Amino acid sequence: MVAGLRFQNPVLLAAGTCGFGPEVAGTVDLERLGGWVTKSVTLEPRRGNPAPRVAEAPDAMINSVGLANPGVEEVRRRILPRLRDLAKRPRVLVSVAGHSLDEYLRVVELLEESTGFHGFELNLSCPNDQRLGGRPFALDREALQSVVSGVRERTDRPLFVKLAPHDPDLEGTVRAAESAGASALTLVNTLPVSEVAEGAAWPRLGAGPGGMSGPALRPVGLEAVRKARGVTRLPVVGVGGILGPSDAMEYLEAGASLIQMGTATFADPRAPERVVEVLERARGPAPVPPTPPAAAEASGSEVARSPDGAP
Ligand code: RRO
Repeated sequence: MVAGLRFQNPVLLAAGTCGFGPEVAGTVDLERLGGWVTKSVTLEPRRGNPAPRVAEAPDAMINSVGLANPGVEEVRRRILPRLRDLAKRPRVLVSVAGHSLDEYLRVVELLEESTGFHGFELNLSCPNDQRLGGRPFALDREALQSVVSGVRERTDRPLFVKLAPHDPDLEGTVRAAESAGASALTLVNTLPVSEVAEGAAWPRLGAGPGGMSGPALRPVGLEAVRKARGVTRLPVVGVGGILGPSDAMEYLEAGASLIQMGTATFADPRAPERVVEVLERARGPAPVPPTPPAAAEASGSEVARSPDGAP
């Protein structure tokens, strides 16, 4: 159990890298995975940033997608109902983003009654879409606590809180998220990188600056997991630069309970399945999660009641 959810294995697809799930179902055996996190959902549909939105850099990828998503109404009405039949065993987290406290609260309220997913991942660290007034929520202690505690009051589902890699006081942020009611922490989002001069080796994106992911981010993600592990008993989800089994093991040994893969899947969509296979050989397969009781299944929720992530 992690944050009250039974994951069949610790390998998840990271937010923003697999759409809502159906987009990758033709190339990835979703049923083999521990789960996935959807693209971040906002109150209104967003078209996102100008192309190019993604580019390759040395040992890294940079993106500035700009939160392109169909908006919460479309997600609630047309997308979530498809997810229940897509894969029975994986656990699905819906990523939520917003410009304001009210936007987060409203999106969660609108999704709360829906089925087809098991928990929320609050994206408080998007590098490409500044909240009204500047810094991302993850780097503003008061704003972070208002969002997490406000959402906590509106749902019993597990709340994963996704933090930033460039936080000068990550331990303080972790404690703040925990005291506000987080069930788990996802570490880390992409690292903000600036636009650079024309002609430099670093590629340019339509929007200018972007978020860096891929192998170059791995030491940053690992360090964040170790720091968080030192100050909280909440489950930690490690993400950043995981290409294969040995990277995943490194995160698990650093104290992560789950790992997420994203950038690696663009080059090799089945990389996460291979990580599952190797981990299973090393650790033995996890017991298949039992079908949740009818009521929980109907609401789509597996409510965190245990000390590891109880609301
Ligand atoms: O949409 C994006 O540009 C984006 C988001 Br919301 C995020 O959280 N992290 C990222 O690298 N890109």
